[in-house]
Amino acid sequence: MRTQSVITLEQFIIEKEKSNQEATGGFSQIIRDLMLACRIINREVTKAGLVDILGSLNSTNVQGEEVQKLDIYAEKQLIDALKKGGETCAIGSEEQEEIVILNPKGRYVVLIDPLDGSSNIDVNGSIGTIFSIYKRISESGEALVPEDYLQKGRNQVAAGYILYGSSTMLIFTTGNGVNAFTLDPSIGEFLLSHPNIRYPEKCNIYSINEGNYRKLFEGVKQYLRFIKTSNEVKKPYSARYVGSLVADFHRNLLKGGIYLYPGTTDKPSGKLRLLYEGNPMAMLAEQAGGMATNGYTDILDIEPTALHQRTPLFLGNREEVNMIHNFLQVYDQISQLVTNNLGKEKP
Ligand code: AHM
Ligand code: MG
Repeated sequence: MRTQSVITLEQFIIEKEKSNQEATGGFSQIIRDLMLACRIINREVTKAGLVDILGSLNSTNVQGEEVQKLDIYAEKQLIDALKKGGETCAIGSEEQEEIVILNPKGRYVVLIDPLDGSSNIDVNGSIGTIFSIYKRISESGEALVPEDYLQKGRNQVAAGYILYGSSTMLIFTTGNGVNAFTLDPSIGEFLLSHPNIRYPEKCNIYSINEGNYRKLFEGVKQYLRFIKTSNEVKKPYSARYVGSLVADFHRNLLKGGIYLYPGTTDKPSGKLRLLYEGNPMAMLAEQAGGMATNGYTDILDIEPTALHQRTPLFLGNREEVNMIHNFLQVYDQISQLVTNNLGKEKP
């Protein structure tokens, strides 16, 4: 029998609180609230095939996408738990058009994607809950202002996700490295399983919906051509994409890889949302030694203008993200030169 000591999430939170003299316990309460909700969501996700909770509600969310029952169930659990916890003044969710006020005295704003990758629900694929936490800018008790939830990603005090996969895992950062906890269902506790995660040095995987190829901008096309055909790439990359950001990001974080959801000619801002998909994943990536950009600007430095704003997203190993960055710049310059020269052509 192994006697190796284990660290539970609760012990980890208490230790962190002790080492932070300014900690009031408010932030820890939010993590506890999220975990309570996610345990309940996890229970429903794992038994989803057994009861009539699968399938779409035949309604659409504010982005015009089909909403599945489990998304709504997950959001309700998160809102209820954060409201009871009392530390969250407002929550922004993928499923709600407007920010929802929970407790005017709360000091934090939480932004969530309650169930990301929801097209995987019906096929028993991995899905996840993504969260991003900010301190509000306005004073506790005052009316919430847009600046409270439209803060740039750099201001996040914590970010993370819960992955409902073959095991259930919580991965989060408070700006001091990335730690992962795995739920031990026999005792109902999250146990520290991956302390201080760092991206492997080499990028081995690329994850993109390549079916969009003809709609991609030239820089991204050239990057893809390069990694697949250039002799400079000694070991071929593996293509891995399940269409669930949490699952694709998680694999790339542990194995070394890059996730791409670029803008396309018909949707230049891409598909993913800055505040509850791009920012939290960007903070995790940076804390694990990687990075995230929209192709031009670091995701964490983008000033948000709307709750459901979309962004192109390139996310993963730092060197690889920089390489894409360079491809985009070079091909932008080339197309600019071509346009300028065409204008100067003699009739
Ligand atoms: P969702 O939040 O509605 O589930 O959409 C986000 C998901 C990501 O998890 C995933 O990476 C992407 O959308 C997949 O999109 P596509 O099917 O266009 O490849
Ligand atoms: Mg979603």
